[in-house]
Amino acid sequence: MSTAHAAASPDSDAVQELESQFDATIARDQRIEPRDWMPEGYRKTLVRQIAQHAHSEIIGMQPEGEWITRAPSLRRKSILFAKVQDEAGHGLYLYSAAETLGIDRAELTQRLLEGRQKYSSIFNYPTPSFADVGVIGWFVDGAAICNQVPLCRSSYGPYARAMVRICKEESFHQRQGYELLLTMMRGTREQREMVQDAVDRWWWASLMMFGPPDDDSPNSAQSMAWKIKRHSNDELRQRFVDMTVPQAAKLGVTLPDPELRWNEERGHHDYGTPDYSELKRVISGDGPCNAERMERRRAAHEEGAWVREAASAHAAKQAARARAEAAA
Ligand code: BYC
Repeated sequence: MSTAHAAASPDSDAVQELESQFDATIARDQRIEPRDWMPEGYRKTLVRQIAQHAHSEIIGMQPEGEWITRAPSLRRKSILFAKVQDEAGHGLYLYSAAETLGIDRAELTQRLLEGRQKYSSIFNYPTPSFADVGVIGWFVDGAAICNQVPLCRSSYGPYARAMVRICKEESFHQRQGYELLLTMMRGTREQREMVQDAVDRWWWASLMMFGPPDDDSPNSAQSMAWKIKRHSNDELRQRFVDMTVPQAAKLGVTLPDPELRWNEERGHHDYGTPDYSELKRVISGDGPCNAERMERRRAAHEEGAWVREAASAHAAKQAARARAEAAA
């Protein structure tokens, strides 16, 4: 039954019955599928989160993509090329998941271009050195894994299934970043300094990928009740810190936080507070590269118009041919 149909008569017994079936499915930890009735708020929340995630994957191709032509060896170039191409694939899986909620990619892209939808704050920071490619793999893909592995158990089936494949690829991405940094750390003093400089610039921004702190996260409570999100922003941030500290020690870099230390009692690392006013500024469009990222995204969309037209014309021709063959 369609959402639109059910939402038309919210007080009816039928809708109450559908609502209790939905609640029971969530309570049993089973999946909601596109054919199932769902509350309008659940659908909207999913569209918001999945679209924001898809846009992030596509815009996330830019900071590292800038290094494809300047990678220091053929091996590094082909690894980076494959990685950036994977991000495009992730964007496509996610747009497809959003389409099962009755909204197509063209409309979502339009909303992004009009500033009505967001993408992750992290992609508004510059990549001035090749060490940034490694640190993005290590921190940004590492944070993505912490955030996204639990989304494989998200209550909405198509989103959860898309995340399974994405997470497998993210873990390759994280390893390639860490391996690049290990190589640089075995290099010259200048290379080691480049790595430390990139770590200093990306650490706090990576912590902010997880969103605002729990007491300032308006969507978390409802998203967790619906089991779209499985853990709070702060829980996942803590998981990322605990995972990354030993990796930093092995690499031989210092994480730029004087408050970072193991807390025996909590069984976790204590860490300093990110500057959440910076997160707010970056989300609202005032980060170091927001204008540049959106300008590039807009230009790519316009430059790709002929491809979309050609693909539609080809599909229409094939459909007409199939109809003619069926009628013959
Ligand atoms: N950046 O109530 P909250 C990748 C917004 S791609 C921008 O906590 P929620 C990769 C939030 O949308 C990584 N906006 O929200 C790609 C909300 O605004 P609205 C992308 C942010 O949804 C290429 C408001 O702040 N990952 O890994 O419960 C290369 C209040 O927040 C941010 C995903 O998208 C932010 N950092 O939780 C390499 C993962 N944080 O919409 C790697 C899926 C918060 O109400 N998404 N906002 O106006 C999620 O898990 C959740 O949406 C979030 C936020 C944890 C991000």
